[in-house]
Amino acid sequence: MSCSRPVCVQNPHLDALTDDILYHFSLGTGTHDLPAMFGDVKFVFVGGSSSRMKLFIEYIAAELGMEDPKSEYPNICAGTDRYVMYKVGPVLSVSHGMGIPSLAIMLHELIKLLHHARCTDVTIFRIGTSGGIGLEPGTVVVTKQPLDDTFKPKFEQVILGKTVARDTDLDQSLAEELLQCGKELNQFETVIGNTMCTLDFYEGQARLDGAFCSYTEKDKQEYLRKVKEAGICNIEMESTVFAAMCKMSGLRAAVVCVTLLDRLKGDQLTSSHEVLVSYQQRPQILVGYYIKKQLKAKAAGN
Ligand code: R2B
Ligand code: URA
Repeated sequence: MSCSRPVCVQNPHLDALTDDILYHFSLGTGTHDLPAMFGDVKFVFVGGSSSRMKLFIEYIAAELGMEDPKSEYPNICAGTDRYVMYKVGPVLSVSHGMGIPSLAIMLHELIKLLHHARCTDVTIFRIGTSGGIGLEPGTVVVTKQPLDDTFKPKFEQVILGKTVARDTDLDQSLAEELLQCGKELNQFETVIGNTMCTLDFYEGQARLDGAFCSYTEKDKQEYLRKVKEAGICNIEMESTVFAAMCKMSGLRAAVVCVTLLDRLKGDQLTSSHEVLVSYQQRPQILVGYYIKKQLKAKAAGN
């Protein structure tokens, strides 16, 4: 039998705290029984939008046959409007807002929450949206390696005025399993490739339609050509810090993002609202299929 994997924090100062207040969740060790509330969590899903993460828990509850007959899924973080959190059985769904800082704050508190709750063998997924590079819009990209905007497989954090570089490796076997799920589902194109993570949606992603732009169309196309040559399939804004922090805490992690447009063809999101909503459901459908497969295999004793 394999031994169980804990969720690790690496901070000796935490031992000195009598209560740990998870401020942006409006939860804490002194006020909440975290092992009772979260001890059975095995799958965590994080995504930018609060409404999408609510829809996700409703979707997953229906898929797993765990629906609340009254369709009531209370927001566990109702005491704050920073993030939302929903739970159904072993599945937790949490929003993280846009960009690295917002996701990093949420993940510090989420990792501590899972640690305090004594969770083991947790797998975590970021499900989100992105801009594709030479892919048909609506393609789902499972990330092989998150890269920063200079194509390095690193997340750089300034700590006490010094830049510290952290690895951005994700679990390769999980990525392959998700790709296989995409093939089995056969509902939409699913590919595996590198993902570039930027600090901005406009100038940071070589768009020509921000409030400011100091480069030409030619400069943009040259940069995007290099992006493609680096094996980058899509661009988003959280994958490097997500991978780095999950790796440090021993969480098995994957990033699954749908492409909303092909950045080699344009910058603006011109598809209809309905089309964009249907694209955003695709990562949910893929990970939903994955969980069902996992739980079935577990029930069969595999
Ligand atoms: C994808 O979409 C958001 C920007 O529109 C950002 O959070 C991301 O990574
Ligand atoms: N999210 C991004 O970060 N970039 C895009 O182009 C689309 C969604």
